[in-house]
Formats: sequence, C-alpha cells, structure tokens
Amino acid sequence: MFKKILIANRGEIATRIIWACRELGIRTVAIYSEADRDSLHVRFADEAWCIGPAPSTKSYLNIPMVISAAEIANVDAIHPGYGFLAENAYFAEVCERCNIKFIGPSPECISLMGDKARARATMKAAGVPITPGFEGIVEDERDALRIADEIGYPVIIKASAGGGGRGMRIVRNRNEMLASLPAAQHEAQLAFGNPAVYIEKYIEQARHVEIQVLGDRHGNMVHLGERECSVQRRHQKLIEESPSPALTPEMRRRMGEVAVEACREIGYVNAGTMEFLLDENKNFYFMEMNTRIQVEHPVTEMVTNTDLVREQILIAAGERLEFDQDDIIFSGHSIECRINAENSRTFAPSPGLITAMNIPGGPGVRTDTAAYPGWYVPPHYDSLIAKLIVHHRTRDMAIARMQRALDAMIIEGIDTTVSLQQQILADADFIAGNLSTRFMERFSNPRPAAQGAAE
Ligand code: MV4
Repeated sequence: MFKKILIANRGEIATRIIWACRELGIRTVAIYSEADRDSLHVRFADEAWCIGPAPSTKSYLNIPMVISAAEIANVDAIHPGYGFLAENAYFAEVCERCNIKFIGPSPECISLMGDKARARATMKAAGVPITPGFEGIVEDERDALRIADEIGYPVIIKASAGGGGRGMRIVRNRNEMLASLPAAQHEAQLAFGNPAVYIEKYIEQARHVEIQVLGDRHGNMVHLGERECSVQRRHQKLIEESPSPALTPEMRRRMGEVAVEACREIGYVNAGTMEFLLDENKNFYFMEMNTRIQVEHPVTEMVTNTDLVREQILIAAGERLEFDQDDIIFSGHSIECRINAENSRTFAPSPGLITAMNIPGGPGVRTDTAAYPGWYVPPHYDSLIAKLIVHHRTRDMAIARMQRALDAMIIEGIDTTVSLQQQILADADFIAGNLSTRFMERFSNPRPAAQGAAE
C-alpha cells in the first residue's frame, strides 16, 4: 500500500481525498498556489508545498512543478482529483516514467476517451448504443451536408477534442450547416488546438444519465448504478441525484452491463463514468466517457454505501476490488446541490470574503467543502465552493431533507446558487421527476440589463 500521496488539486476535492487517505493511514502532501495559502487542504495535509503563482497554468497545471514537489516529498502516488491534470494523458505518462503511481486509468485509456470521435467508434465496436451518425471526422462542407441529409436534421456538431458540451452546435437545416460547420471548426481550433469535428443526430428533450464504473488490475469490473444530471445550465450541473427517476431496475441492470462490458473491452482500470443520453422513449445512447472521479460522485457513494476515492487508491495500489457486482446494494435516494460562488441569476462569478457561514448537518446530510467563515474565495479558479449532499429512503424524503439543509446553508459576503436551488427543489416538475437537459431554460433567462432595470 502507498505510504504517501500527493494531491494535485485544491478546494473540496483536495480535502475529500485527504479524508480517504487519513482513513487508509496514508500520509498526504498538498500543493498550492500563492492564492491558496489559507486553504483548508493546505492545513489538513501532513505536508504542503507552494508550487507557483495564482494562475492555474503556473501552478496546478504546471507539470514540472507538480512532479518536482512529488519528487522532493518522495510520494508513491499522485491523486489528480477532477479538472486540472486529471484527464491529461501526458501527465499520467510522466508520472509513470517517474515511478509515481497516477491514481486513475492508463494514459492510453485517457487519450482514447479524450478523443471523442475515437471514443464513439470504440464504443460502437464494443456494442454500446450510440446516436445515429458517422464515426469519423467531417472533412468538409459537402461531407457534412451528405452526413446530415442521411441522418436527418436536427444534428449536432461536436469537437472531437472537446467534451463536456464545449464547442457543440445544434444544426436544424442545410442553411445553418453552411454557417455552423466553419464556425464550429474554428471554435474547436481556438479552444482545443484541433479543428476536428464530427456530426451526430441531435436528441431533443433528453436526460443526461451517467453510469459509474470501477475496475481493478485483476479484471474485476463493476458498476455502481447511475446519476441523473439533467439539471444543468450552460453545461454546468447544478443538481445531481441517484437513482434517476427515469430508470427501472431492469434498465439500470442493462445500462450497467453495457457500461461494464465496454470498460472491459478497453481494459479500463480505476473509476470511470460513461455518460448517456436517455430519450423520451427511454432509449439510451453513449455520449462520452470521463476518466476521472467526478464532482457528483458522492450521490453514488450514498446509495451504494461505498467510498469511491478509497477504492481509487486501493485499485491504483494494485489491490483487488473489495466487492463484486452482487455485493452492491442500492439503497434509498441521494441528491447533491453544487453550491457555486456566483450570482444565481446571471451566473457571473462572485469571488470574495465569506463573512459568515453555517455548514448544514443532521441526519442524512453531508457537506463536502473547503470553505470556512473568513476564507477569501479566490477569483482564479472554478466557482464550486461546497457540495451539499443528502440521503434518505425515498426521493420525496430526500427532497424535503435537501430543502431543510439548503435553508441551513448560510453563506454571507458572496453570492451563491443556494437561492436558485431552493427554487428548483420547490418546482413541480422537479418534484415530479420530469427532467430533461432543457429543464433549466425556465429558470435561467437572465434579462438583459436594460430590461432588468425597467422591472
Ligand atoms: C448531445 C445532446 C443531444 N443529442 N448529443 C452535452 C455535454 C456533452 N457530453 C454532450 N452533450 C449533449 N450531447 C446529441 N446527439 C445533448 C447534449 C446535452 C445538452 C445539449 C444542449 C444543452 C444542454 C445539454 C445538457 C446536457 C447534454
């Protein structure tokens, strides 16, 4: 087993990883930027190294600095968390070459799934349902028009190097295609340094449902059910839950089996998530695979009574999974609210000093956070400052529990999404489980400033 792990991250996920290490008796090394000197992950780690100035390109994304800290601290492994270097195949490879275990899948799996067009072709070959479309890159306008005519409009153009919704364009007819294709290619080049795009059928009114998998180095692979992530705005998830109100136990079993088979096929090791679209007729289609621990992993932990970060560490150390598929019992319902430091109406970031804060507790309530009263939320990073997670026997009871927990989540000095989440939890469609990726459209049409002023 590892004796010492470096956590190449900050914020709530860094402290979350420290808790798992503590329980395993593993020493922890934090790295931090100049903007994070007063962060909780620095305080709670056994050791901490400042690796650079505030901008993440100069600190948390600076591979030579991260590796230097790991070498000096003499760690056995690095946990990348999510974001930053978590899905950087080159970083995973550098770790390997430096004889430091990367707590995640192989560089090959990371780069395969990072290329969304290749991932799609690979999943199709593995028997996973994918949306109608073509598996290759679109060459030019003629190619795009031919493909779109064949699959029928609306279609969606996606950047092959993209993911998470960045660089996507919905196209409803031939005319739109003529304008959207070059724009999408240009955007992809600017954002990802790669203009490659592909086209698939656009599924309207879909749900975003993802399956959690875990695989060890000994060929054991399990799924831990699904997370429903349809409540999102601008591809930022706001609320996640497990189980999905849309899945029957039979569908869960089928989607889980498909995910496990596909992961077996590509020799996947560690924690991973397969994202699916679920259409109105409950057909499911593979979208992309995330090769990291995800922000919303706690809802899965609550309903399966597992510790996914602990499992990630054990798997990376070469241990066998502690349970097999039949040992995983799904129990109750869990909901997570992502508390962001931002204006709940405009979603503009709201960094600054937290003047007062209360962290909710009580039965079935969990708060994952690195924020505290007196902490200055730096403007340089993601605006996620806390995750409020509840668990109860039924969905209705979990909703009531989340409502009372949100009421107790007091954060003063900065704007947060709490008030928006209170509104969503009281919404009739949310309560009925009527969700789709268009759910938030009703909530989040910030009026232009001129109109807002006239209110
Ligand atoms: C789609 C789609 C509908 N049809 N692909 C968004 C994130 C990335 N994983 C892929 N995403 C989508 N891909 C097809 N063929 C719908 C989404 C999607 C979405 C699209 C527009 C607005 C909000 C969305 C939220 C989740 C998923």
